[in-house]
Amino acid sequence: PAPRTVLLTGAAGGLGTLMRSLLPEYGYTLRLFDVRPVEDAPGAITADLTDKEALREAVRGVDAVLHLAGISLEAPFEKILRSNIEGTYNLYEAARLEGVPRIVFASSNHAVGFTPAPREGDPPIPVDTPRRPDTFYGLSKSFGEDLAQLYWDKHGLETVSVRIGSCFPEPNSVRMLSVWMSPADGARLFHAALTAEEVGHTVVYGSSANTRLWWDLTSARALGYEPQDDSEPYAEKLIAEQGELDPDNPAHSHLGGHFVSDPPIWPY
Ligand code: NAI
Ligand code: 15L
Repeated sequence: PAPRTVLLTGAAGGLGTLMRSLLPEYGYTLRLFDVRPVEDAPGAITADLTDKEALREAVRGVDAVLHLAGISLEAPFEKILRSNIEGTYNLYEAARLEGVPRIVFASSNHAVGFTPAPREGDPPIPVDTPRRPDTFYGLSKSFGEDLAQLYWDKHGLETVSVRIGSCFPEPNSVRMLSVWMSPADGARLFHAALTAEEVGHTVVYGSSANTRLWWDLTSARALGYEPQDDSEPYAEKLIAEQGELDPDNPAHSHLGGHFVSDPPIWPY
């Protein structure tokens, strides 16, 4: 049966806020979880991913988890270890103990960020390209994907790992023209990942059907995802403002963009 009640971790964040408004249209009842209070949501659970008891309670009775919580930029290893590595492990353990059948995991393009961006005429990057994290942050997403594989192989807990590109209302850089996922396509993809049958552990890239797309959406489409958006209408303005990507600049020439050379740092 299709999942109805979904635990949304990271509900106070940027993507969590977008999904709180978009996913109910697909018929979900969302239970919200974040270490920060969630605005206008009195029933939200305010707890840290390090709190195993809170996680056990939070996942009890849900049909699936959409796991967005975590540090979403680069940070000292110890912080990444706590929130993203141990935190994701704690969530998987809680889900296993409570019999939750599926997790949709917000992985990131930064798990493969050091992969050279394809040049014109090159094939798109496949999902089975070797992982090449560009930061400790990307390394934690690589860990999450392996954790998901382990929990599928050993415990039959299913995951779709979504290597999200950039999910914001509009693309704001030339690189984003290649990796942008519109919020509406994000909701379509998460819905497909929550409802597709027999996913085992499936890895997909998360983006719209961009004209300048860098990677292969075949595994995402196989879930039933049909992207409707394309960043191309933003191209002319962004290129006029910022110039074309320079293939000799390392911050332009890898999937992870400036994360390879000058990553944005998590502020707290
Ligand atoms: P965000 O930083 O706006 O939201 C993350 C949320 O997780 C925050 O509300 C924060 O309070 C919460 N959080 C952090 N550590 C926590 C902990 N220890 N316990 C409980 N909650 C904790 O990030 P955003 O953009 O909403 O991203 C959501 C997820 O998607 C993240 O896992 C991020 O790595 C991933 N992602 C997002 C992309 C995007 O374009 N927005 C691209 C690739 C991946
Ligand atoms: C990510 O993984 C970050 O969480 C998000 O804030 C963006 O920076 C995105 O990648 C990106 O690559 O643009």
